[in-house]
Amino acid sequence: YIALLSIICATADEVSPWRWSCEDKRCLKTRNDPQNKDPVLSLEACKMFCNEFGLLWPQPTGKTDLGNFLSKININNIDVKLAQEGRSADLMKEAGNRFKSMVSKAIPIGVSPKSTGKAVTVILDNQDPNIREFSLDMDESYTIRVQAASADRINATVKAGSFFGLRHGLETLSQLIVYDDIRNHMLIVRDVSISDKPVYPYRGILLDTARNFYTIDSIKATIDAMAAVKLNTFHWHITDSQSFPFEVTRRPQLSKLGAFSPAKVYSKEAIQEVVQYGLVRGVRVLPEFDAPAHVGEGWQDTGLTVCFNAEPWATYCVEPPCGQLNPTREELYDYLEDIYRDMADVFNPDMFHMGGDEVSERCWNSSEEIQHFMVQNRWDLDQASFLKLWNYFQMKAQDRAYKAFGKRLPIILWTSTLTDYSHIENFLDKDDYIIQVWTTGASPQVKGLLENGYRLIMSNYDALYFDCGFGAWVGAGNNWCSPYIGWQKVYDNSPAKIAGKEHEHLILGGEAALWSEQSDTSTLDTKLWPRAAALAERLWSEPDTQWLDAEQRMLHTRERLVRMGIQAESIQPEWCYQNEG
Ligand code: CP6
Repeated sequence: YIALLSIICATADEVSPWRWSCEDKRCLKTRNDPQNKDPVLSLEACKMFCNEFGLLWPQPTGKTDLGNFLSKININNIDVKLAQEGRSADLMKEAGNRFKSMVSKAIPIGVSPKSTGKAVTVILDNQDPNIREFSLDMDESYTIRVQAASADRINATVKAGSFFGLRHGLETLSQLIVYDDIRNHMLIVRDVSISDKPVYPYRGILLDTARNFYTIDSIKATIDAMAAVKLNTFHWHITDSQSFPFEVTRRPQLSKLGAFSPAKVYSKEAIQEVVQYGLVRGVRVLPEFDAPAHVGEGWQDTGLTVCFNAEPWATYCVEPPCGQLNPTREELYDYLEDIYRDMADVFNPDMFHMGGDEVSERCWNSSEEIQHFMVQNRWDLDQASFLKLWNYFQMKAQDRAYKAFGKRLPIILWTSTLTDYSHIENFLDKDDYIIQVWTTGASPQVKGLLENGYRLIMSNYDALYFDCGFGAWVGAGNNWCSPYIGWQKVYDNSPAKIAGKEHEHLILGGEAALWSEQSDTSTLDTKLWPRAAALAERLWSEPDTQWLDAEQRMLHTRERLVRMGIQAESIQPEWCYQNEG
Protein backbone atom coordinates (compact mmCIF):
# COMPACT_ATOMS: atom_id res chain seq x y z
CA TYR A 1 0.00 0.00 0.00
CA ILE A 2 2.81 2.40 0.93
CA ALA A 3 4.68 1.49 -2.22
CA LEU A 4 1.59 2.24 -4.28
CA LEU A 5 1.11 5.60 -2.55
CA SER A 6 4.66 6.63 -3.30
CA ILE A 7 4.19 5.75 -6.93
CA ILE A 8 1.10 7.95 -7.05
CA CYS A 9 2.99 10.79 -5.38
CA ALA A 10 5.91 10.43 -7.71
CA THR A 11 3.60 10.60 -10.71
CA ALA A 12 1.78 13.62 -9.35
CA ASP A 13 5.04 15.43 -8.73
CA GLU A 14 6.75 14.50 -11.93
CA VAL A 15 8.38 17.57 -13.39
CA SER A 16 8.90 18.62 -16.94
CA PRO A 17 12.23 17.57 -18.50
CA TRP A 18 12.21 21.00 -20.13
CA ARG A 19 12.70 24.53 -18.91
CA TRP A 20 12.29 27.84 -20.68
CA SER A 21 14.39 30.98 -20.54
CA CYS A 22 13.47 34.40 -21.79
CA GLU A 23 15.94 35.81 -24.27
CA ASP A 24 15.36 38.74 -26.54
CA LYS A 25 11.58 38.59 -26.02
CA ARG A 26 11.47 34.90 -26.93
CA CYS A 27 11.12 31.86 -24.73
CA LEU A 28 13.85 29.33 -25.48
CA LYS A 29 13.30 25.66 -24.71
CA THR A 30 16.24 23.80 -23.10
CA ARG A 31 16.79 20.61 -21.11
CA ASN A 32 16.00 21.02 -17.42
CA ASP A 33 19.50 20.36 -16.02
CA PRO A 34 19.46 20.28 -12.17
CA GLN A 35 23.10 21.55 -12.15
CA ASN A 36 22.04 24.76 -13.90
CA LYS A 37 21.48 27.44 -11.25
CA ASP A 38 19.62 29.92 -13.51
CA PRO A 39 16.02 30.56 -12.50
CA VAL A 40 13.94 27.66 -13.74
CA LEU A 41 10.99 28.92 -15.73
CA SER A 42 8.03 26.87 -16.75
CA LEU A 43 6.49 27.54 -20.15
CA GLU A 44 3.63 29.71 -18.93
CA ALA A 45 5.81 31.59 -16.45
CA CYS A 46 8.27 32.37 -19.23
CA LYS A 47 5.57 33.61 -21.58
CA MET A 48 4.18 35.78 -18.80
CA PHE A 49 7.46 37.69 -18.53
CA CYS A 50 8.81 37.49 -21.98
CA ASN A 51 5.97 39.18 -23.83
CA GLU A 52 5.11 42.81 -23.32
CA PHE A 53 1.54 41.93 -22.40
CA GLY A 54 2.36 38.63 -20.75
CA LEU A 55 -0.49 36.25 -21.36
CA LEU A 56 -3.21 38.88 -21.11
CA TRP A 57 -6.00 38.89 -23.65
CA PRO A 58 -7.14 41.46 -24.69
CA GLN A 59 -4.02 43.53 -24.17
CA PRO A 60 -4.53 46.48 -21.80
CA THR A 61 -4.68 49.96 -23.32
CA GLY A 62 -3.24 51.94 -20.41
CA LYS A 63 0.01 51.71 -18.49
CA THR A 64 0.91 48.07 -17.98
CA ASP A 65 3.71 46.95 -15.70
CA LEU A 66 3.84 43.22 -15.13
CA GLY A 67 6.56 43.43 -12.46
CA ASN A 68 9.38 40.93 -12.16
CA PHE A 69 8.22 38.34 -9.69
CA LEU A 70 6.06 35.28 -9.54
CA SER A 71 4.78 34.04 -6.21
CA LYS A 72 3.50 30.58 -5.41
CA ILE A 73 -0.08 30.84 -4.28
CA ASN A 74 -2.64 28.55 -2.78
CA ILE A 75 -5.68 28.97 -4.98
CA ASN A 76 -7.85 27.33 -2.34
CA ASN A 77 -7.06 30.28 -0.12
CA ILE A 78 -8.44 33.24 -2.06
CA ASP A 79 -10.58 35.81 -0.30
CA VAL A 80 -12.57 38.45 -2.21
CA LYS A 81 -13.61 41.54 -0.22
CA LEU A 82 -15.92 44.39 -1.20
CA ALA A 83 -14.69 47.84 -0.19
CA GLN A 84 -18.26 49.13 -0.63
CA GLU A 85 -21.72 47.62 -0.68
CA GLY A 86 -24.45 49.23 -2.83
CA ARG A 87 -27.00 48.31 -5.48
CA SER A 88 -24.43 46.19 -7.32
CA ALA A 89 -23.26 44.27 -4.22
CA ASP A 90 -24.88 41.01 -5.39
CA LEU A 91 -23.21 41.36 -8.80
CA MET A 92 -19.81 42.07 -7.25
CA LYS A 93 -20.12 39.00 -5.04
CA GLU A 94 -21.04 36.84 -8.01
CA ALA A 95 -18.14 38.30 -9.99
CA GLY A 96 -15.89 37.35 -7.07
CA ASN A 97 -17.17 33.77 -7.26
CA ARG A 98 -16.63 33.71 -10.99
CA PHE A 99 -13.07 34.92 -10.39
CA LYS A 100 -12.36 31.94 -8.16
CA SER A 101 -13.85 29.58 -10.70
CA MET A 102 -11.80 31.15 -13.50
CA VAL A 103 -8.66 30.65 -11.44
CA SER A 104 -9.48 27.00 -10.97
CA LYS A 105 -9.99 26.70 -14.72
CA ALA A 106 -6.47 28.06 -15.33
CA ILE A 107 -5.24 24.60 -14.33
CA PRO A 108 -4.40 22.43 -17.34
CA ILE A 109 -6.40 19.27 -17.74
CA GLY A 110 -4.98 16.23 -15.94
CA VAL A 111 -2.83 17.88 -13.25
CA SER A 112 -3.49 18.81 -9.63
CA PRO A 113 -1.22 21.58 -8.42
CA LYS A 114 0.01 21.69 -4.82
CA SER A 115 -2.16 23.61 -2.43
CA THR A 116 0.67 25.29 -0.55
CA GLY A 117 1.86 28.86 -1.00
CA LYS A 118 0.64 32.35 -0.22
CA ALA A 119 -2.95 33.34 0.44
CA VAL A 120 -4.52 35.94 -1.84
CA THR A 121 -6.79 38.79 -0.76
CA VAL A 122 -8.67 40.52 -3.56
CA ILE A 123 -10.10 43.93 -2.71
CA LEU A 124 -12.87 45.27 -4.94
CA ASP A 125 -12.93 49.06 -4.83
CA ASN A 126 -15.98 50.30 -6.74
CA GLN A 127 -16.26 54.09 -7.02
CA ASP A 128 -19.93 53.91 -7.99
CA PRO A 129 -21.36 50.72 -6.50
CA ASN A 130 -24.95 51.71 -7.29
CA ILE A 131 -24.61 51.33 -11.06
CA ARG A 132 -25.94 48.06 -12.45
CA GLU A 133 -27.43 49.16 -15.79
CA PHE A 134 -25.87 48.72 -19.19
CA SER A 135 -25.51 51.75 -21.44
CA LEU A 136 -23.39 52.84 -24.36
CA ASP A 137 -21.47 55.18 -22.09
CA MET A 138 -21.04 52.91 -19.08
CA ASP A 139 -17.62 53.06 -17.45
CA GLU A 140 -15.70 49.85 -18.16
CA SER A 141 -12.29 51.09 -17.03
CA TYR A 142 -10.33 49.61 -14.12
CA THR A 143 -6.92 49.51 -12.49
CA ILE A 144 -5.14 46.61 -10.79
CA ARG A 145 -2.32 46.48 -8.27
CA VAL A 146 -0.84 43.22 -7.04
CA GLN A 147 1.61 43.38 -4.14
CA ALA A 148 3.05 41.20 -1.40
CA ALA A 149 1.28 42.16 1.83
CA SER A 150 3.38 39.90 4.06
CA ALA A 151 5.51 36.78 3.82
CA ASP A 152 2.46 34.62 3.34
CA ARG A 153 -0.09 36.93 1.72
CA ILE A 154 -0.60 38.69 -1.61
CA ASN A 155 -2.93 41.65 -1.92
CA ALA A 156 -4.66 42.40 -5.22
CA THR A 157 -6.69 45.58 -5.49
CA VAL A 158 -9.08 46.10 -8.39
CA LYS A 159 -10.42 49.64 -8.62
CA ALA A 160 -13.12 50.75 -11.04
CA GLY A 161 -15.78 53.37 -11.69
CA SER A 162 -18.56 50.78 -11.86
CA PHE A 163 -19.32 47.10 -11.47
CA PHE A 164 -18.65 46.61 -15.19
CA GLY A 165 -15.05 47.83 -14.97
CA LEU A 166 -14.50 45.93 -11.76
CA ARG A 167 -15.63 42.72 -13.42
CA HIS A 168 -13.22 43.25 -16.31
CA GLY A 169 -10.44 43.83 -13.79
CA LEU A 170 -11.16 40.45 -12.20
CA GLU A 171 -10.90 38.77 -15.61
CA THR A 172 -7.49 40.36 -16.09
CA LEU A 173 -6.42 39.37 -12.59
CA SER A 174 -7.40 35.76 -13.25
CA GLN A 175 -5.12 35.84 -16.30
CA LEU A 176 -2.17 36.82 -14.09
CA ILE A 177 -2.36 33.40 -12.44
CA VAL A 178 -0.57 30.64 -14.33
CA TYR A 179 0.39 27.03 -13.94
CA ASP A 180 4.01 26.07 -13.32
CA ASP A 181 4.58 22.61 -14.79
CA ILE A 182 8.07 22.35 -13.29
CA ARG A 183 7.02 22.87 -9.68
CA ASN A 184 3.44 21.66 -10.14
CA HIS A 185 2.21 24.87 -8.58
CA MET A 186 0.02 27.87 -9.34
CA LEU A 187 1.81 31.22 -9.55
CA ILE A 188 0.68 34.82 -9.54
CA VAL A 189 2.59 37.73 -11.01
CA ARG A 190 3.21 40.37 -8.37
CA ASP A 191 4.33 44.00 -8.30
CA VAL A 192 1.83 44.45 -11.08
CA SER A 193 0.17 47.69 -11.97
CA ILE A 194 -2.28 47.90 -14.83
CA SER A 195 -4.68 50.56 -15.98
CA ASP A 196 -7.09 49.64 -18.72
CA LYS A 197 -10.23 50.61 -20.60
CA PRO A 198 -11.80 49.65 -23.94
CA VAL A 199 -11.45 51.61 -27.15
CA TYR A 200 -14.98 50.77 -28.38
CA PRO A 201 -18.09 50.61 -26.19
CA TYR A 202 -19.91 47.96 -28.30
CA ARG A 203 -18.20 44.56 -28.61
CA GLY A 204 -20.57 41.85 -29.68
CA ILE A 205 -21.47 38.46 -31.01
CA LEU A 206 -24.67 37.77 -32.96
CA LEU A 207 -26.30 34.39 -32.61
CA ASP A 208 -29.10 33.41 -34.98
CA THR A 209 -31.35 30.99 -33.10
CA ALA A 210 -34.04 30.90 -35.78
CA ARG A 211 -32.37 28.97 -38.59
CA ASN A 212 -31.34 26.34 -36.07
CA PHE A 213 -32.03 26.05 -32.37
CA TYR A 214 -29.38 26.48 -29.69
CA THR A 215 -29.82 25.18 -26.16
CA ILE A 216 -29.89 27.61 -23.24
CA ASP A 217 -26.81 25.88 -21.82
CA SER A 218 -24.85 26.51 -25.01
CA ILE A 219 -25.90 30.17 -24.95
CA LYS A 220 -24.73 30.49 -21.36
CA ALA A 221 -21.41 28.85 -22.21
CA THR A 222 -21.01 31.38 -25.02
CA ILE A 223 -21.65 34.25 -22.60
CA ASP A 224 -19.07 32.76 -20.23
CA ALA A 225 -16.44 32.73 -22.93
CA MET A 226 -17.40 36.25 -24.06
CA ALA A 227 -16.90 37.54 -20.53
CA ALA A 228 -13.45 35.95 -20.41
CA VAL A 229 -12.29 38.15 -23.31
CA LYS A 230 -14.34 41.23 -22.31
CA LEU A 231 -16.91 41.12 -25.09
CA ASN A 232 -19.99 42.90 -23.78
CA THR A 233 -22.97 42.31 -26.09
CA PHE A 234 -24.86 39.14 -26.94
CA HIS A 235 -27.06 40.08 -29.90
CA TRP A 236 -29.89 37.59 -29.99
CA HIS A 237 -31.36 37.23 -33.50
CA ILE A 238 -34.17 35.22 -32.01
CA THR A 239 -36.67 34.97 -34.89
CA ASP A 240 -36.60 34.71 -38.67
CA SER A 241 -38.76 33.33 -41.43
CA GLN A 242 -37.78 29.70 -40.73
CA SER A 243 -38.82 29.61 -37.06
CA PHE A 244 -40.21 31.67 -34.20
CA PRO A 245 -38.79 30.20 -30.99
CA PHE A 246 -39.46 33.31 -28.83
CA GLU A 247 -42.36 32.82 -26.45
CA VAL A 248 -44.73 35.81 -26.68
CA THR A 249 -47.16 35.46 -23.80
CA ARG A 250 -49.44 38.10 -25.30
CA ARG A 251 -49.59 36.23 -28.64
CA PRO A 252 -48.89 32.58 -27.84
CA GLN A 253 -49.65 31.35 -31.36
CA LEU A 254 -46.36 32.75 -32.66
CA SER A 255 -44.08 30.24 -30.96
CA LYS A 256 -46.75 27.56 -30.85
CA LEU A 257 -46.93 27.46 -34.63
CA GLY A 258 -43.50 28.85 -35.35
CA ALA A 259 -41.10 26.79 -33.23
CA PHE A 260 -39.49 23.70 -34.76
CA SER A 261 -40.96 21.73 -31.86
CA PRO A 262 -42.52 22.51 -28.48
CA ALA A 263 -39.15 21.79 -26.89
CA LYS A 264 -37.44 24.33 -29.10
CA VAL A 265 -38.96 27.41 -27.51
CA TYR A 266 -37.20 30.02 -25.38
CA SER A 267 -39.53 30.50 -22.45
CA LYS A 268 -39.66 33.77 -20.56
CA GLU A 269 -38.02 32.12 -17.55
CA ALA A 270 -35.19 30.71 -19.65
CA ILE A 271 -34.51 34.07 -21.28
CA GLN A 272 -34.58 35.88 -17.96
CA GLU A 273 -32.01 33.41 -16.72
CA VAL A 274 -29.79 34.22 -19.69
CA VAL A 275 -30.21 37.96 -19.12
CA GLN A 276 -29.20 37.62 -15.46
CA TYR A 277 -26.32 35.34 -16.44
CA GLY A 278 -25.15 38.04 -18.83
CA LEU A 279 -25.49 40.86 -16.31
CA VAL A 280 -23.27 39.11 -13.79
CA ARG A 281 -20.69 38.71 -16.58
CA GLY A 282 -20.94 42.24 -17.98
CA VAL A 283 -22.65 41.01 -21.15
CA ARG A 284 -25.83 42.78 -22.26
CA VAL A 285 -28.39 40.58 -23.96
CA LEU A 286 -29.69 42.62 -26.87
CA PRO A 287 -32.85 41.33 -28.58
CA GLU A 288 -33.54 41.69 -32.28
CA PHE A 289 -36.97 41.45 -33.72
CA ASP A 290 -36.19 41.43 -37.43
CA ALA A 291 -38.93 43.11 -39.52
CA PRO A 292 -40.60 43.77 -41.91
CA ALA A 293 -38.77 41.03 -43.90
CA HIS A 294 -37.42 37.78 -42.40
CA VAL A 295 -40.79 36.72 -41.00
CA GLY A 296 -42.93 33.74 -41.88
CA GLU A 297 -43.24 30.70 -39.61
CA GLY A 298 -45.46 31.46 -36.64
CA TRP A 299 -47.48 34.17 -38.37
CA GLN A 300 -49.76 31.74 -40.27
CA ASP A 301 -52.97 32.53 -38.37
CA THR A 302 -52.53 36.29 -38.33
CA GLY A 303 -53.06 37.12 -41.98
CA LEU A 304 -50.47 39.84 -41.48
CA THR A 305 -47.77 38.55 -43.82
CA VAL A 306 -47.46 38.67 -47.58
CA CYS A 307 -45.62 36.41 -50.03
CA PHE A 308 -45.11 33.79 -47.32
CA ASN A 309 -43.56 30.70 -48.85
CA ALA A 310 -43.95 32.22 -52.34
CA GLU A 311 -42.26 30.42 -55.25
CA PRO A 312 -39.96 30.76 -57.00
CA TRP A 313 -38.54 32.04 -53.75
CA ALA A 314 -35.55 33.74 -55.38
CA THR A 315 -37.99 36.25 -56.89
CA TYR A 316 -39.25 37.41 -53.48
CA CYS A 317 -36.50 36.91 -50.93
CA VAL A 318 -32.90 35.96 -50.30
CA GLU A 319 -33.57 32.55 -48.84
CA PRO A 320 -36.71 30.45 -48.41
CA PRO A 321 -39.30 30.54 -47.01
CA CYS A 322 -40.06 34.12 -48.07
CA GLY A 323 -42.32 36.36 -46.01
CA GLN A 324 -42.81 40.02 -45.12
CA LEU A 325 -45.17 41.86 -42.82
CA ASN A 326 -48.02 43.74 -44.43
CA PRO A 327 -47.32 47.35 -43.38
CA THR A 328 -50.74 48.59 -44.50
CA ARG A 329 -52.62 46.67 -41.80
CA GLU A 330 -53.30 48.71 -38.66
CA GLU A 331 -53.61 45.56 -36.47
CA LEU A 332 -50.03 44.73 -37.36
CA TYR A 333 -48.79 47.49 -35.09
CA ASP A 334 -50.79 46.23 -32.12
CA TYR A 335 -49.27 42.86 -32.78
CA LEU A 336 -45.77 44.31 -32.90
CA GLU A 337 -46.34 46.27 -29.73
CA ASP A 338 -47.26 43.05 -27.95
CA ILE A 339 -44.07 41.37 -29.15
CA TYR A 340 -42.03 44.37 -28.04
CA ARG A 341 -43.76 44.42 -24.66
CA ASP A 342 -42.86 40.78 -24.12
CA MET A 343 -39.30 41.60 -25.10
CA ALA A 344 -39.28 44.54 -22.68
CA ASP A 345 -40.49 42.23 -19.89
CA VAL A 346 -37.77 39.64 -20.29
CA PHE A 347 -34.79 41.46 -21.79
CA ASN A 348 -35.32 44.93 -20.31
CA PRO A 349 -32.75 46.12 -22.87
CA ASP A 350 -30.89 49.44 -23.10
CA MET A 351 -30.91 49.19 -26.92
CA PHE A 352 -33.18 47.44 -29.39
CA HIS A 353 -32.42 45.87 -32.78
CA MET A 354 -35.23 46.16 -35.31
CA GLY A 355 -33.52 44.28 -38.15
CA GLY A 356 -34.75 45.93 -41.32
CA ASP A 357 -32.56 43.91 -43.66
CA GLU A 358 -33.26 42.48 -47.09
CA VAL A 359 -36.76 43.88 -47.65
CA SER A 360 -38.05 42.90 -51.07
CA GLU A 361 -39.94 45.36 -53.23
CA ARG A 362 -41.32 42.51 -55.35
CA CYS A 363 -42.73 40.77 -52.31
CA TRP A 364 -44.75 43.80 -51.27
CA ASN A 365 -45.77 44.53 -54.84
CA SER A 366 -47.11 40.99 -55.17
CA SER A 367 -49.90 41.88 -52.75
CA GLU A 368 -53.04 43.45 -54.18
CA GLU A 369 -53.88 44.90 -50.80
CA ILE A 370 -50.56 46.74 -50.68
CA GLN A 371 -50.90 47.91 -54.27
CA HIS A 372 -54.35 49.23 -53.45
CA PHE A 373 -52.99 51.12 -50.41
CA MET A 374 -50.33 52.72 -52.57
CA VAL A 375 -52.80 53.77 -55.23
CA GLN A 376 -55.14 55.22 -52.58
CA ASN A 377 -52.24 57.28 -51.27
CA ARG A 378 -51.42 58.36 -54.85
CA TRP A 379 -47.99 56.71 -54.65
CA ASP A 380 -46.46 55.41 -57.88
CA LEU A 381 -45.37 51.78 -57.84
CA ASP A 382 -41.69 52.76 -58.06
CA GLN A 383 -38.67 52.52 -55.79
CA ALA A 384 -39.29 55.90 -54.17
CA SER A 385 -42.73 54.70 -53.04
CA PHE A 386 -41.28 51.40 -51.90
CA LEU A 387 -38.97 53.34 -49.60
CA LYS A 388 -41.89 55.52 -48.50
CA LEU A 389 -43.87 52.43 -47.57
CA TRP A 390 -40.93 50.92 -45.74
CA ASN A 391 -40.41 54.17 -43.85
CA TYR A 392 -44.14 54.26 -43.05
CA PHE A 393 -43.68 50.83 -41.47
CA GLN A 394 -40.53 51.80 -39.61
CA MET A 395 -41.97 54.99 -38.10
CA LYS A 396 -45.11 53.24 -36.87
CA ALA A 397 -43.10 50.31 -35.51
CA GLN A 398 -40.61 52.68 -33.85
CA ASP A 399 -43.46 54.49 -32.15
CA ARG A 400 -44.76 51.21 -30.73
CA ALA A 401 -41.28 50.20 -29.64
CA TYR A 402 -40.82 53.41 -27.64
CA LYS A 403 -44.22 52.82 -26.07
CA ALA A 404 -43.51 49.19 -25.23
CA PHE A 405 -40.03 49.83 -23.79
CA GLY A 406 -41.23 52.96 -22.02
CA LYS A 407 -38.32 55.05 -23.31
CA ARG A 408 -36.64 56.31 -26.48
CA LEU A 409 -33.93 53.69 -26.41
CA PRO A 410 -31.31 53.59 -29.22
CA ILE A 411 -32.54 51.56 -32.19
CA ILE A 412 -30.21 49.51 -34.39
CA LEU A 413 -30.93 48.67 -38.04
CA TRP A 414 -28.98 46.69 -40.61
CA THR A 415 -27.63 48.49 -43.65
CA SER A 416 -30.16 48.31 -46.49
CA THR A 417 -31.59 50.42 -49.28
CA LEU A 418 -33.54 52.32 -46.58
CA THR A 419 -30.31 53.23 -44.78
CA ASP A 420 -28.42 54.16 -47.94
CA TYR A 421 -26.54 57.40 -47.37
CA SER A 422 -28.16 59.02 -50.40
CA HIS A 423 -31.50 59.29 -48.60
CA ILE A 424 -31.22 57.99 -45.03
CA GLU A 425 -31.58 61.54 -43.71
CA ASN A 426 -35.10 61.65 -45.17
CA PHE A 427 -36.08 58.70 -43.05
CA LEU A 428 -34.01 58.04 -39.96
CA ASP A 429 -32.73 60.50 -37.37
CA LYS A 430 -29.05 59.99 -36.63
CA ASP A 431 -29.64 60.59 -32.93
CA ASP A 432 -32.21 57.79 -32.78
CA TYR A 433 -30.68 55.18 -35.05
CA ILE A 434 -27.45 53.22 -35.03
CA ILE A 435 -26.59 51.41 -38.25
CA GLN A 436 -25.05 47.94 -38.24
CA VAL A 437 -22.95 47.52 -41.37
CA TRP A 438 -22.80 44.11 -43.02
CA THR A 439 -21.27 45.15 -46.34
CA THR A 440 -17.49 45.42 -46.65
CA GLY A 441 -15.77 48.40 -45.11
CA ALA A 442 -14.85 49.60 -48.58
CA SER A 443 -18.47 50.02 -49.65
CA PRO A 444 -19.57 53.60 -50.41
CA GLN A 445 -22.47 53.11 -47.94
CA VAL A 446 -20.01 53.16 -45.05
CA LYS A 447 -18.29 56.35 -46.12
CA GLY A 448 -21.63 58.00 -46.89
CA LEU A 449 -23.14 57.11 -43.53
CA LEU A 450 -20.08 58.39 -41.67
CA GLU A 451 -20.10 61.64 -43.61
CA ASN A 452 -23.73 62.07 -42.62
CA GLY A 453 -22.82 61.57 -38.96
CA TYR A 454 -24.42 58.17 -38.33
CA ARG A 455 -23.02 55.93 -35.62
CA LEU A 456 -21.98 52.49 -36.86
CA ILE A 457 -21.42 48.96 -35.62
CA MET A 458 -19.18 47.00 -37.98
CA SER A 459 -20.10 43.46 -39.02
CA ASN A 460 -18.49 43.59 -42.44
CA TYR A 461 -19.04 40.14 -43.91
CA ASP A 462 -15.52 39.81 -45.34
CA ALA A 463 -14.11 39.52 -41.80
CA LEU A 464 -16.93 39.15 -39.30
CA TYR A 465 -19.38 36.65 -40.77
CA PHE A 466 -18.49 33.46 -38.97
CA ASP A 467 -21.02 31.19 -40.67
CA CYS A 468 -19.32 30.96 -44.02
CA GLY A 469 -21.89 28.55 -45.24
CA PHE A 470 -24.50 30.83 -46.75
CA GLY A 471 -23.17 30.54 -50.27
CA ALA A 472 -23.09 26.77 -50.16
CA TRP A 473 -26.58 26.67 -48.69
CA VAL A 474 -28.08 28.77 -51.46
CA GLY A 475 -26.30 26.49 -53.89
CA ALA A 476 -25.96 27.28 -57.58
CA GLY A 477 -22.21 27.61 -57.22
CA ASN A 478 -22.58 30.76 -55.16
CA ASN A 479 -19.56 30.40 -52.96
CA TRP A 480 -18.81 33.99 -52.06
CA CYS A 481 -18.41 33.39 -48.36
CA SER A 482 -15.53 31.07 -49.11
CA PRO A 483 -12.71 30.71 -48.11
CA TYR A 484 -12.88 30.23 -44.37
CA ILE A 485 -12.14 33.45 -42.48
CA GLY A 486 -9.22 32.75 -40.15
CA TRP A 487 -8.62 34.48 -36.81
CA GLN A 488 -5.83 36.48 -38.42
CA LYS A 489 -8.26 38.22 -40.75
CA VAL A 490 -10.63 38.90 -37.90
CA TYR A 491 -7.78 40.33 -35.84
CA ASP A 492 -6.53 42.62 -38.58
CA ASN A 493 -9.99 44.01 -39.36
CA SER A 494 -9.64 47.46 -37.81
CA PRO A 495 -12.81 49.58 -37.59
CA ALA A 496 -10.70 52.70 -36.99
CA LYS A 497 -8.84 52.10 -40.24
CA ILE A 498 -12.10 51.53 -42.10
CA ALA A 499 -13.54 54.77 -40.72
CA GLY A 500 -10.42 56.92 -40.93
CA LYS A 501 -9.22 59.39 -38.28
CA GLU A 502 -11.91 61.92 -39.00
CA HIS A 503 -14.84 59.58 -38.38
CA GLU A 504 -13.38 57.15 -35.85
CA HIS A 505 -15.56 58.56 -33.08
CA LEU A 506 -18.71 57.41 -34.93
CA ILE A 507 -17.72 53.75 -34.71
CA LEU A 508 -19.34 52.23 -31.65
CA GLY A 509 -17.60 48.92 -32.20
CA GLY A 510 -18.11 45.66 -34.00
CA GLU A 511 -19.84 42.34 -33.94
CA ALA A 512 -19.15 38.86 -35.23
CA ALA A 513 -22.27 37.32 -36.78
CA LEU A 514 -22.93 33.61 -36.61
CA TRP A 515 -25.78 33.16 -39.08
CA SER A 516 -26.97 29.66 -38.49
CA GLU A 517 -28.27 28.07 -41.66
CA GLN A 518 -25.42 25.61 -41.15
CA SER A 519 -24.74 25.74 -37.44
CA ASP A 520 -26.40 24.67 -34.22
CA THR A 521 -25.49 23.75 -30.65
CA SER A 522 -23.05 21.06 -31.78
CA THR A 523 -20.88 23.35 -33.88
CA LEU A 524 -21.23 26.55 -31.89
CA ASP A 525 -17.91 26.52 -30.04
CA THR A 526 -15.71 25.75 -33.01
CA LYS A 527 -17.41 28.35 -35.19
CA LEU A 528 -17.03 31.09 -32.59
CA TRP A 529 -13.77 30.31 -30.84
CA PRO A 530 -11.05 31.37 -30.87
CA ARG A 531 -12.01 33.74 -33.70
CA ALA A 532 -14.32 35.79 -31.49
CA ALA A 533 -11.37 36.29 -29.15
CA ALA A 534 -9.48 37.90 -32.03
CA LEU A 535 -12.39 40.31 -32.46
CA ALA A 536 -12.41 40.94 -28.71
CA GLU A 537 -8.83 42.21 -28.69
CA ARG A 538 -9.34 44.27 -31.84
CA LEU A 539 -12.31 46.04 -30.25
CA TRP A 540 -10.96 46.40 -26.74
CA SER A 541 -7.44 47.51 -27.65
CA GLU A 542 -7.47 48.51 -31.36
CA PRO A 543 -3.70 47.79 -31.47
CA ASP A 544 -1.43 49.38 -34.10
CA THR A 545 0.11 45.95 -34.58
CA GLN A 546 -1.19 42.99 -36.58
CA TRP A 547 -1.95 39.37 -35.77
CA LEU A 548 1.64 38.11 -35.87
CA ASP A 549 2.47 40.08 -32.72
CA ALA A 550 -0.50 38.56 -30.94
CA GLU A 551 0.11 34.97 -32.00
CA GLN A 552 1.66 33.61 -28.80
CA ARG A 553 -1.00 35.16 -26.61
CA MET A 554 -3.67 33.88 -28.99
CA LEU A 555 -2.35 30.32 -28.70
CA HIS A 556 -2.52 30.66 -24.92
CA THR A 557 -6.00 32.17 -25.11
CA ARG A 558 -7.18 29.21 -27.12
CA GLU A 559 -5.79 26.88 -24.40
CA ARG A 560 -7.54 28.95 -21.76
CA LEU A 561 -10.87 28.65 -23.58
CA VAL A 562 -10.42 24.89 -23.80
CA ARG A 563 -9.69 24.74 -20.08
CA MET A 564 -12.97 26.60 -19.56
CA GLY A 565 -14.75 23.79 -21.37
CA ILE A 566 -15.11 25.57 -24.72
CA GLN A 567 -14.47 23.33 -27.73
CA ALA A 568 -12.38 26.00 -29.42
CA GLU A 569 -10.79 25.18 -32.74
CA SER A 570 -7.14 24.18 -32.67
CA ILE A 571 -5.03 26.68 -34.59
CA GLN A 572 -1.48 25.30 -34.58
CA PRO A 573 0.63 22.36 -33.47
CA GLU A 574 1.51 22.76 -29.78
CA TRP A 575 5.13 22.70 -30.91
CA CYS A 576 4.75 26.29 -32.12
CA TYR A 577 3.67 27.46 -28.69
CA GLN A 578 6.62 25.71 -27.06
CA ASN A 579 9.27 26.74 -29.55
CA GLU A 580 8.33 29.90 -31.38
CA GLY A 581 8.58 32.78 -28.99
N1 CP6 B 1 -30.22 36.47 -42.29
C1 CP6 B 1 -30.61 37.70 -41.99
C2 CP6 B 1 -29.10 36.25 -43.04
C3 CP6 B 1 -28.33 37.33 -43.50
C4 CP6 B 1 -28.79 38.62 -43.17
N2 CP6 B 1 -29.92 38.77 -42.42
C5 CP6 B 1 -27.14 37.10 -44.32
C6 CP6 B 1 -26.95 37.71 -45.56
C7 CP6 B 1 -25.83 37.44 -46.33
C8 CP6 B 1 -24.88 36.53 -45.88
C9 CP6 B 1 -25.04 35.92 -44.67
C10 CP6 B 1 -26.15 36.20 -43.90
N3 CP6 B 1 -28.78 34.96 -43.28
N4 CP6 B 1 -31.72 37.89 -41.25
C11 CP6 B 1 -28.06 39.85 -43.56
C12 CP6 B 1 -27.94 40.89 -42.52
CL1 CP6 B 1 -23.50 36.16 -46.81
